Amino acid sequence: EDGYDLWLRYRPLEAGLQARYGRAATELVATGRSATVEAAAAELERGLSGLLGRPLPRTARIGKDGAILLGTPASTPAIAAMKLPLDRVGAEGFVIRSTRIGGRDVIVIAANQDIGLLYGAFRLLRLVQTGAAPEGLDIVDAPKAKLRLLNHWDNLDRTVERGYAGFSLWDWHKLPDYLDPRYTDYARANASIGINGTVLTNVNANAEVLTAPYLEKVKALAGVFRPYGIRVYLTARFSAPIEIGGLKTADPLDPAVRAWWRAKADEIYRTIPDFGGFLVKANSEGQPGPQDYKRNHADGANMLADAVKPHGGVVMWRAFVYAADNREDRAKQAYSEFKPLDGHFRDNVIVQVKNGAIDFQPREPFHPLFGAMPKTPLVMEFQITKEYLGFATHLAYLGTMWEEVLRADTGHGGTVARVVDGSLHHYPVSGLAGVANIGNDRNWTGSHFDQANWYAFGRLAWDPDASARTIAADWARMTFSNEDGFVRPTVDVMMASHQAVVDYMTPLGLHHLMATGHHYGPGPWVNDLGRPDWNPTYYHRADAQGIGFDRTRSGSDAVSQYAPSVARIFADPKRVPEDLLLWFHHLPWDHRMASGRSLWDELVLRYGRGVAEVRRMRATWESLRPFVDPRRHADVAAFLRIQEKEAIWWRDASVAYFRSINRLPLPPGAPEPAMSLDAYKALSFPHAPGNPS
Ligand code: BDP
Repeated sequence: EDGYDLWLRYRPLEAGLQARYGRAATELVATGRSATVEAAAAELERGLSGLLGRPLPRTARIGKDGAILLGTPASTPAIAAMKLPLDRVGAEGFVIRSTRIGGRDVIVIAANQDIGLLYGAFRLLRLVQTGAAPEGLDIVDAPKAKLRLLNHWDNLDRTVERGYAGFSLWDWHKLPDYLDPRYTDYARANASIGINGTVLTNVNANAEVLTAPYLEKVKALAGVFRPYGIRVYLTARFSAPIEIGGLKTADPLDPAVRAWWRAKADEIYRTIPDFGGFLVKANSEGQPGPQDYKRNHADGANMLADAVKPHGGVVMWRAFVYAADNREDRAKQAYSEFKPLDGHFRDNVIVQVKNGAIDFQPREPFHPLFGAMPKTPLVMEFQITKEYLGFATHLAYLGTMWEEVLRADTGHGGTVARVVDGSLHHYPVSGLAGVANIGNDRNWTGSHFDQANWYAFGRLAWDPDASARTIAADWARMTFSNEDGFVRPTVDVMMASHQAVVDYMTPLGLHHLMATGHHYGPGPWVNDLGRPDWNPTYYHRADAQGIGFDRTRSGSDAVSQYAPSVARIFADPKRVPEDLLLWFHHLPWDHRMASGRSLWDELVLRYGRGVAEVRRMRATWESLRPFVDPRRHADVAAFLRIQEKEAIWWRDASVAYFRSINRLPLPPGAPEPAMSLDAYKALSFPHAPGNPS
């Protein structure tokens, strides 16, 4: 096994379960005719025949006990006749129920629309794969968020920005004539976790994808994804009217520019009638935008929104901005720019906000915009690809990190989850986007355990209240083994893994300490980059007396961007969660921690704790060898060895650097760094992956 099958492996169940499910799943009755119903039926045939070790015949009507009946009230009179709670599940939800029809035991999968049947089929398969009881099924489920999107940072030359899993899946050169079968497997995997849209191109956009030949290629992909309920979206380069339209300006208030985008949108929708819309990075990190013409973000977003509006499209406008000439704490800038624009956006504009205010750091407090924009739908942007969490080789399950963010109380009347599922402010649209970690590596994500992050993102987008632990357990069962002796320790490893990375890279609220450009490895000493807020020293502010970024009123006052109840906690060094301490506070090295230790001793200890956890992870994985096929076991083991080596590197380089600043002794028992600080500084990795631009 090489990991290609993801969590859709469908290997035979153990004999006991096989017998039980064998009685519950004897034949398949699917009366609908659409490509989506076909996809659902095909998946049930493929999945159940694999799991049960015998074919699942398709029949025209229920002929025996154990039939699976798949249908909508419109396609299937027997389903119309049952009093199912379909009014509760909307267009995408489903009902699964064990019942009797015509004297036969039947499992019904019912939905209002065909896509609900596909989601229901995948849910039934999950139940079987994870060994749930096949009797007495009664499930009513629907997604809480409307848009559940992957964002690919894929370039047209197939390089992937911050990609650690090979090249882009999209083989633009061979499209539209050659459709790699992998596109279908990509769609199956996404549909299995409820993802319903994909942005195909990098936010650092290339206008060429909006030209007619590329739109034909996009159309071909859209055709593959459509039966799986997945719409395509593209990134719109703001200067496209100049670059591919021959105009002199891209000013969003210029009538010719507005007409150009309207015509472009019309062309796109003629080619792809269910095109989702645009994702835009503007006036951020060198990307063009409305501010180039002294207009604001709302002017830019509204112009594009007007162009796609007649076709039902949306514009996702990113809030990831930090102005070139702005001296304000970088953590404050998105809020400063966007909060005043609340209420100024068209109703088909969605502002897409990263989970934290800096940039996908191993741990950030939730972004202060969540809860602060009641009149503007906000979409969550998580980074599935692990740019700042050890790339593909470090095992870091991100379900716990995302759960922590989603469950955070905004202080505005609800959690972040309630903001992004739209319920807190009654947004007309809602959603979550994940920056994909997918490439053309055989195992899709560059490592077996990174598949879990793709999986967890989909599950949390469907239900932002889902539990990271449950998701990890489901994934481990489906991906590796259903045996408790495997699942329990594996889930424990996953649940501890994110904190381990935080500890050995950026403990106690430190952030942005990675090496320049590629972000591979530690660079806390870097202080010579073009602008202050690109330098790690800007973020940790360590000197002989202390360390940390004062974001209270005596410092940048970023805390005041949070609701008062939250700001009070963050502003108080005694109440702020210890894991965010140095995010909000600059403290003396001898500051007393809850443990009674000094801040310096605690910091060193955390670095060591991270390394120790990785060692434990390695030992646990070693003990699980009997449960895992040899190749995947060896792959994971090798990566854990890399992770241990790099965790030690992070610890030693960081401790060596901070010690050179404060000149304090290491706490008793802490190991001496393996190399000198200068030796760490001299390391160079010009070809580290993920940074093609
Ligand atoms: C940063 C990445 C950069 C992205 C940027 C973004 O380093 O490659 O372009 O985020 O989100 O974290 O636009």
